[in-house]
Amino acid sequence: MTISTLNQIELIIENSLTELTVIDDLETLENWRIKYLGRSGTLTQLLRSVSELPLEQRKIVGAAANSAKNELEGKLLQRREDIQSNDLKSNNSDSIDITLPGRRGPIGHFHPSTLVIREISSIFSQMGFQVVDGPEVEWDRYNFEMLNIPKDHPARDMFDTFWLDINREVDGAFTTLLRTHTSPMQARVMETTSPPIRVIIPGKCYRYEATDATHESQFHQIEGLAVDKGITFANLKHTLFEFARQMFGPETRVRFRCDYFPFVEPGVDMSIEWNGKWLEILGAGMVHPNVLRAVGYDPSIYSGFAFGMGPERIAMLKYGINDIRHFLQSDIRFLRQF
Ligand code: FA5
Repeated sequence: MTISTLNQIELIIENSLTELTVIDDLETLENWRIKYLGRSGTLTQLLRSVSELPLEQRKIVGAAANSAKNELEGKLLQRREDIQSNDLKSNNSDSIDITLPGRRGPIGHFHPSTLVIREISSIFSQMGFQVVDGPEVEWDRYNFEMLNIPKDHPARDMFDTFWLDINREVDGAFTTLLRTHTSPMQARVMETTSPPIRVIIPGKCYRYEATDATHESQFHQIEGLAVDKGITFANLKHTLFEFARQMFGPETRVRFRCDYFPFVEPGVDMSIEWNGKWLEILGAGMVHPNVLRAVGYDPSIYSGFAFGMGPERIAMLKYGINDIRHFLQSDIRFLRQF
């Protein structure tokens, strides 16, 4: 019995492998699988009958039948892969034409804030300004004090601040905050560099304020700073005129009005004419002598100008976006448009 069953197994292996070598399509291969390895397949039937054998024979025949099964399954997989890869290679195959160009997967693109920040940075870079980065978690000292806004100065109310509950003073006073503007970088850059300075600083800012169509609690600013001997208000005006023309078109009209920021004197805001309306896009002015003194510069030798603008507000003008809250809502229908 054992010998004849072992012979039977040999025969099944021999016949099935001979048949397998000439199979070159998946349908015939499936029929082959059913014939030998399917539920009523020859080898499966034989494996089932092993349980009826006496124990000694069962061991020998069982091992041989299992190894045959593994061998046939291995060959089946191999053959399937061969047929599939031949199908791919064959130009006659009607399933896949590998000469067709591939389908493009969806690729990411830039956020509108990033697009505008890059455009603004590139304009100022061409004018010789260097792009600098700065911390979003800032000391009171840089965000306010070195900018001529001491403790209890009423101008602190201009900036609704997110204070951080770390590094508090002995009397409990806060010292650390999320920067409310990029202006602290004016002090940081001047403190660590000597004039001439021409930098712009793009970055995130935070204000603890109610949001509406033009106010977010997280937004970007781009700060600009130029310090040297003999810098005048005319340099400020020319630089910002030139920026507006490059950003919004050569015919763009620009308007300066007096404004107050404690760290500049005189201070202005600049508006551009857009669709028949004047729209304010930035605050600016000549660096206040107290700010120059705070970083160790002599205001009788050096002067400078500074400006700060909001790229989201500029993006709203350029792209016709009616609500600043779209920027951070991560709505793919909005983001896909840029
Ligand atoms: C400032 O933050 C000054 N640091 C700007 C400055 C720099 C003046 C250097 C002088 C010299 P202001 O608060 O106006 O100023 O903000 C400047 C710009 O940031 C605004 O024109 C606006 O475009 C943007 N901005 C301010 N608050 C928000 C907000 N809540 N949401 C979105 N954008 C804002």
